[in-house]
Amino acid sequence: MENIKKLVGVEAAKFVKDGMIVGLGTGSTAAFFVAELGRRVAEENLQIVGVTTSSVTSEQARRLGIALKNIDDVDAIDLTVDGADEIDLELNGIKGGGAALLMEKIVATYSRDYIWIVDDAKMVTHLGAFPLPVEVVTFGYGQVFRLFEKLGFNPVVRVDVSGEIVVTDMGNHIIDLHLAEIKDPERLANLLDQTVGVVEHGLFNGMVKKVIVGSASEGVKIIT
Ligand code: ABF
Repeated sequence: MENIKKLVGVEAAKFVKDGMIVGLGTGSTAAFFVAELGRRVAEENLQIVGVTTSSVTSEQARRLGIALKNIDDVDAIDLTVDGADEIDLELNGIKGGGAALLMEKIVATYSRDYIWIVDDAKMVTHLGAFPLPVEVVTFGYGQVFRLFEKLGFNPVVRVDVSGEIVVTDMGNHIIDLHLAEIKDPERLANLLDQTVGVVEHGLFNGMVKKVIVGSASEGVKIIT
């Protein structure tokens, strides 16, 4: 599996040219993309500026000597490459398994080009088997949780390995919705967007431009 993640990470790095402002994604697959950029910076003197989507990625990029800038200090981001948790046939996706969905969606929104890198297990017919992360402000998150219960969304407040409620880089909580199957991602996204207390959710509908899919049997496929 790691070699498939590396395969798609290296493939995505081929789209990065000198002088680019590059959005650096979060997760184990995106980490291979960032590592390949680090190799090119060190070995080929690649000249890029990175904008990161989480503190974890910032640490990795700094360790690799990749120059970083705050998102508000660049005009626009030329290309963002990130992982995903599920992608359907229309290339809508669920992200946020890594609790970084808010920064990831902001960076993706202000990017000219946007690529996901995944192994083929992430490609599904319908979204929903992966619990949908919803980022909520800490004030009143219990009320939002109870609303989700009433709506039949089977909510679970995300906790870390020690059982503590997760606090994201942006200081919010995550409620994961166990929906099994999401028949209408657009409709659900609209409902969540209008729910007071919800900061952002992990439905990335109609955002990605290309998906680089790796598999042991077929190598690398690019879907647009
Ligand atoms: C991040 O990468 C998250 O949005 C997504 O949940 C995760 C996927 O991680 P991995 O590549 O390790 O499966 O972008």
